[in-house]
Amino acid sequence: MPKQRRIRVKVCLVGDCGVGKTSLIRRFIHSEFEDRYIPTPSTAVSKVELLFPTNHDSEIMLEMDLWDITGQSAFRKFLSDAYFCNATSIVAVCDASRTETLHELEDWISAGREIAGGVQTHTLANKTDLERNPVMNDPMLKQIANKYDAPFYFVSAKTGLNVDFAFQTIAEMILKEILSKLDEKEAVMKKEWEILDTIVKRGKLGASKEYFFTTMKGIAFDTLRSYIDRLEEKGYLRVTWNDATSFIAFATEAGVERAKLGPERIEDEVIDTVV
Ligand SMILES: Nc1nc2c(ncn2[C@@H]2O[C@H](COP(=O)(O)OP(=O)(O)OP(=O)(O)O)[C@@H](O)[C@H]2O)c(=O)[nH]1
Ligand SMILES: [Mg+2]
Repeated sequence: MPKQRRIRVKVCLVGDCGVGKTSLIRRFIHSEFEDRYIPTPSTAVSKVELLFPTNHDSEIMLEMDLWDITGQSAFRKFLSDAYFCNATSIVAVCDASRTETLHELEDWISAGREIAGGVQTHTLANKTDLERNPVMNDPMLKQIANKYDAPFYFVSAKTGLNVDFAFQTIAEMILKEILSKLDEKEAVMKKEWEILDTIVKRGKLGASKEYFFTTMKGIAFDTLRSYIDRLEEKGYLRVTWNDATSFIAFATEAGVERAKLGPERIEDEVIDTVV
């Protein structure tokens, strides 16, 4: 059985009233479409789980919380803090048959980014099943795509055209970003463990700067110092400084216990710190 990690992400849909946010979520999760228009009163959350195999002997279950908000812009002010807080991604939806809904997207996106930061952004032009789709030729589409580095997709919640593709691609892009952050973090945590383990193995003798320079070829003093400082802050080391550049580090009891966990436990810790 491959090892499974669960990663939970929050995806916020935005866009004017009636563009089809709720319909797109319904189509993606339940493969259904409803002709009747029932405006979303405030916000609603739907969950979907997507399984991704990874290169290693493991798979990732991406738990996507799809947040849906009313398109009434008057509510934006009141709801936006809670709605966008900790969002992983913003999905901006317009109605391909109404250009004014495209022109409103900038406001929606910037309101979201104000709270969520520079998170991944995607644009969906919905209702492409309708006869006229003026949004397709509107220069604003490219403008938004360039400004926010936001891929755009032409979809229809009614026929299902491109809906699975768009959400799958969004999920893949989110996961790609998380995995690259994980790789960076994992490398740092593995190095941290290696340094701690080196100090633990020295026992009462402790490990000096010179000792690291001989055992870890090429490590820069500033890099070494930042690791030593971090390990000391966490209570794993006791460090004696002879002068500004010369130290001896000893492992504390907590440090000895931490080193015993080994680098293979790091992966689980990294997930907790990144997501
Ligand atoms: N023709 C067509 N109609 C659609 C499509 N998607 C949604 N609709 C219709 O558009 C209307 C509004 O859809 P909703 O999904 O409720 O729109 P919304 O963006 O969630 O609206 P608010 O909750 O008010 O912000 C409904 O009558 C839907 O049936 C589509 O792809 N094609
Ligand atoms: Mg809705």
